Amino acid sequence: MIHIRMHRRTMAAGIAVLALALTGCGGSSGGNTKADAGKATGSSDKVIKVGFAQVGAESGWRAANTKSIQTSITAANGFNLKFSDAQQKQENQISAIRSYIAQGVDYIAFSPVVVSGWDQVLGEAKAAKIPVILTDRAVDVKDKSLYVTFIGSDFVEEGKRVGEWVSTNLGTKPINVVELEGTTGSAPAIDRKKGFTDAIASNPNVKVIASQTGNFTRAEGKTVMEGFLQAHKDIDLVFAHNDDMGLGAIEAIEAAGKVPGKDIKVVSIDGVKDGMTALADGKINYIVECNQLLGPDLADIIKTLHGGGTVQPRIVTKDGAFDQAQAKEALPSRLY
Ligand code: GYE
Repeated sequence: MIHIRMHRRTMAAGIAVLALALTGCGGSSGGNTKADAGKATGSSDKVIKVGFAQVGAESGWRAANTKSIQTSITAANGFNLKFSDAQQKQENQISAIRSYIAQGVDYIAFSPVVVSGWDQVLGEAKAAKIPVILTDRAVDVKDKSLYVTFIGSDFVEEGKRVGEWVSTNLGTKPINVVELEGTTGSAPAIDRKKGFTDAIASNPNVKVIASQTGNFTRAEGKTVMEGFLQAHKDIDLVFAHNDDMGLGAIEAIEAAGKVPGKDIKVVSIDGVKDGMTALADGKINYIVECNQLLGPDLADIIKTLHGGGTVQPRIVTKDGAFDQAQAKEALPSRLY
């Protein structure tokens, strides 16, 4: 939490400087007081209409993220939030974005289900002069001016930190790893796999023997793990791209009569309540956190843009990491 708040303040301070610099530039062209500059941008004191197209409700991470957005982009803070849940389907997100354009919102924010296929609809938002803010997940578009900024974690780094921990702490002898991947084509699945793969590359003891998507859900994590357990008798470790799939894998491991965290070790990414509890209970061995509380930063970004300021094109949020002892210590004071 301290990390997040500190980061928020640092970022807000940077934005304020930029906003002031912009206000200063306007001085020679007439609107030369701060109040005038505010008026010149149009609607800094009106309700700001925001359309948010969420991925879905696939995980504990997503639930905490949704809550953070909905408690930050509020009427009390000067916003009118339109929120939609795409049930992990890109076509639903595209429809939601088109409906926000049709409704004439001031800003569109969204967490893209997958990285590709956004050029067209984001081009439509640009033509309608509606700024787009990416939260949490990245897109792969040729024209980077299709969005103003992308705020979220560095997923390659998260995967790398897990891989380094595994290599150092468990890779002193040969181990067989199975990997539960996130949603195919999504930024966190692509990047976490890359980071992990790169980190273990130099250690020949760590071998990934099977890898399959569990779509970031607990149910699919369990089903895929059941298949892995049937096909491979020699699994030492599960690397789950998120806590929920790791928790599903734990159910499958227990159902197969083995002890998670001991017979088969489990490492994952997110740091949601259930994941941290399983870590403190010894069923998970290591978790790299992924910051879920993006709502306050999103509110700051929109307010800054609305006041005529600018923001950095990429804002990286800070993530912690926990072993079992650290999880026990951190759990009582965690908010999510
Ligand atoms: O790790 C997972 C969720 O995009 C970072 O999406 C997010 C991921 C998160 O479903 O639990």
